Amino acid sequence: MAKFIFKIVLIGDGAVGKTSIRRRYMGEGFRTDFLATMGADFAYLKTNIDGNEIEWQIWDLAGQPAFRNVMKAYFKGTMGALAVYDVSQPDTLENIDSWTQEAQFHANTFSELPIVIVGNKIDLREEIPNCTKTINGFVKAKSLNAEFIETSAKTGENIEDAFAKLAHQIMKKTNELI
Ligand code: G3D
Ligand code: MG
Repeated sequence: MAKFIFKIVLIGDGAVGKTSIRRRYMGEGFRTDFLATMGADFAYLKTNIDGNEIEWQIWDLAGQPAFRNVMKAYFKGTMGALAVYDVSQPDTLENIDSWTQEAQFHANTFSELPIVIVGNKIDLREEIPNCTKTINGFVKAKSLNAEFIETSAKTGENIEDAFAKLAHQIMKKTNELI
């Protein structure tokens, strides 16, 4: 069994569900530290994906960081990102471009950072008429050479798969570099 440590970041606009996704994935038995200087939560969790032991170190920004040096510290050494938008708020999908650019710019681990674009809150599709279509998320992901998945942190749908997709992408990238 191989062991990996994956430092990843959650990016995306406020209120899209980043913290909810992390909490849903981690369950109750996780540890977090709030790093006030960065306005970020640091959490870690050991999981098993395809027979590999993966220790996730997940960084979750509390708000919009005011200073670029804070962003730099936040992204330092990151190996991948979940770039989250809210399917019921189409603007948040548009902002995925600038979030992924920011992550690519600050993270210097890989030439191209593994990114999974996550369209969250799909449970709202029934009740909210102007939700973004799945195809729009696919097109955005394709244009950024990222993977794509839709989730609900509320029902738990596809939450595990979102992290598994990112793990696979990071492992693939790591193998290419060895
Ligand atoms: P953020 O960390 O990206 O800022 P949060 O977002 O995880 O704090 O979530 C913001 C709000 O969206 C929360 O509502 C949360 O419960 C809700 N939310 C997160 N994910 C989902 C989802 O998949 N479906 C639905 N319906 N709501 C979701 P409150 O009311 O607590 O502010
Ligand atoms: Mg949050």
